[in-house]
Amino acid sequence: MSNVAQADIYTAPEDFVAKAHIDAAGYASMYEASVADPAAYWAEQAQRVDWIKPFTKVKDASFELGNVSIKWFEDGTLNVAANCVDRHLEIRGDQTAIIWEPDSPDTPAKHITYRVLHENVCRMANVLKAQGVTKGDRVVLYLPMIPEAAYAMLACARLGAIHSIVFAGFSPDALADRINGCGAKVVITSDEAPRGGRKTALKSNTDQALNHCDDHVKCLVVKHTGGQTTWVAGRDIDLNAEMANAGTDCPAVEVGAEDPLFILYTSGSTGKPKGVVHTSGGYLVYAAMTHLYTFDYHDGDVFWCTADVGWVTGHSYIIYGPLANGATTVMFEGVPTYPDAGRFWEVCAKHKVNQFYTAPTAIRALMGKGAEWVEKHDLSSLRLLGSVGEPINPEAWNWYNEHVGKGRCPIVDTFWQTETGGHLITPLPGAIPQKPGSATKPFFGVTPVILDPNTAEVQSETKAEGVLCIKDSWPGQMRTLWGDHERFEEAYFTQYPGYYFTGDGCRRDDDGYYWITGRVDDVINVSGHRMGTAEVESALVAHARVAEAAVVGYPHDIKGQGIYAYVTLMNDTQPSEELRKELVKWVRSEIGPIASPDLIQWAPGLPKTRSGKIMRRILRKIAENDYAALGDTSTLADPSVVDDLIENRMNRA
Ligand code: 6R9
Repeated sequence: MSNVAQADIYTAPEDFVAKAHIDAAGYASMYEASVADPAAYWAEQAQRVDWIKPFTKVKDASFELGNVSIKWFEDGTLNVAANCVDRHLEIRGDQTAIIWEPDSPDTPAKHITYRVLHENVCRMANVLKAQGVTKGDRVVLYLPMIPEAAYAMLACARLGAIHSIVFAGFSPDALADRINGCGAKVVITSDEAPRGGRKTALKSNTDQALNHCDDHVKCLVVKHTGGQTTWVAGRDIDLNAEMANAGTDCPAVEVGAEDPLFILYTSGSTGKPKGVVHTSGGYLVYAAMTHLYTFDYHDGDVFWCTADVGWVTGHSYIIYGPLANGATTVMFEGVPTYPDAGRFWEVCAKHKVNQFYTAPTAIRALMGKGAEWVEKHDLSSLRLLGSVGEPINPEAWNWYNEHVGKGRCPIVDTFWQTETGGHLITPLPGAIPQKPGSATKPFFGVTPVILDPNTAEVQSETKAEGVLCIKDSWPGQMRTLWGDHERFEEAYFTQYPGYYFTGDGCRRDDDGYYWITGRVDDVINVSGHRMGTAEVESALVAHARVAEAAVVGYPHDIKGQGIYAYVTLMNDTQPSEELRKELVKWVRSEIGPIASPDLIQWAPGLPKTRSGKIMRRILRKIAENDYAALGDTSTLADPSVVDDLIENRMNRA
């Protein structure tokens, strides 16, 4: 049976629908119930989690400016690690919890059962405990995609400690900012991180970062590649040796539903990255539930989310959601194109993956290498495909559907954010027919509204376009920004008072389907990674030769958006190719490789209003190579700078 296509509407094959958790009628009635009486609905859904002390209050949330407060299940207590590990031991102790697939296909994969997972989580928790880590303490993880990353997350959860993962592609400076930002007691890292056959020296990066941190911060080091590291006595601890000596039992600490589970830094439109805080009860309920329904996960399935645990997708859909559901989850250390462009499909075939979840940027990159890389592998185990991180263009959707899904796997295009904890808008595969490029309909309990960007008026017609906000809270929602509740209110609740503002533009079609059109703020999406243009700008101006910089996104075939930087040099500095390279290197070292500018244009002047505000609209247009329609430039202090920028534009595609 294959997906049934009708004027670009795809319905899941009959046999898929017959087996699915939710069908069309089920979605309609459950969605209605979830928004009609959220407290009753979520009280019932929360039973999928084991509580130590049951909650009596379900929901207490206000989006009112000056008074924003979000609480779910607040008087209940639980332990997240016990929910993800211990409670499965009795019936599925010998089932594989995690399949670890290493960077190199020549290194054997590991199958970690729930029993072994329990043992290792306890060992690591005992090591952390011996370092004085207790409930509420912060632990930073800066690790490759190795089982120890999962052990460390769950060990923190077991102790009620708060983890904050820093993606291994971030620089020492970025790492130091995050360690200091959350006041971490311990950093967990490894000697090196292999990816695509290359190695990143994580321990040496951590050494550099720790030079800028409190002397009391301890460093636990996983020996992974065996690469050479320097050792600071009294600060550095051999994690493998300590774990080998640690006990395999460690009591799970009872925490409140609203105690923080993790902090994850993400880019915003202004200033430094923001420490998004997720708490324990609501987040876990939401991650588990979305994993089950969006991916139509069934007992015994093998689920693979290709994200890194350094991003929210890895938190919710490699670790917490799948493990709460007793799933088998694949954790992949490598990249899609190593050793060749068939790696994803080879791994799908090798581990008989049933649900496969990746980003459009990866699909586009692999599409460019040709379908023959897919055809080589037996993909008959696949039942469902997923997409996340950015809008998926119909060409990529169609290629994914035809070559990977062979026309028989529903595709779930899941729209959500670091802030939302789990999917907000997504097809439920047995219930909601898909349209390529549309995230379709809201998940249970999610109330999207489209507002006019200028008047902030709610667009009540079905067909509408504007900015996407959410009217009411859902359990997976972030609760605050670490140490800065004011900034939390400012960033998400001020522009459109009374609503949670996603930062995304959106349109709704005649069928009530949602189409995300991309960020409307100064956040760009590079290969599915969020980057604040302000962050790249402040890195550039920190260079001694740079006087001023303005950064915008421009369309990029593979990455979705590329980073385009306009740089004004100091008076005494001559532009050169060498300096261009140096600036790229500089940004990489200030933030990390993911922030590397793709194009740098020397700008003798930037288009500014008379009050000195940079007119980004104009810079975006020039970067898009769409300079014919620049609109009104008469308000510029010096309109002539625009001609120079157009003449020397870098993107002539
Ligand atoms: C999960 C994640 C969030 C931003 C978000 C939006 C974009 C994510 C999308 C999508 C269109 C989708 N985004 N999923 N846009 N369709 N299915 O990616 O979190 O890193 O915080 O990024 O990504 O712009 O606002 P995060």
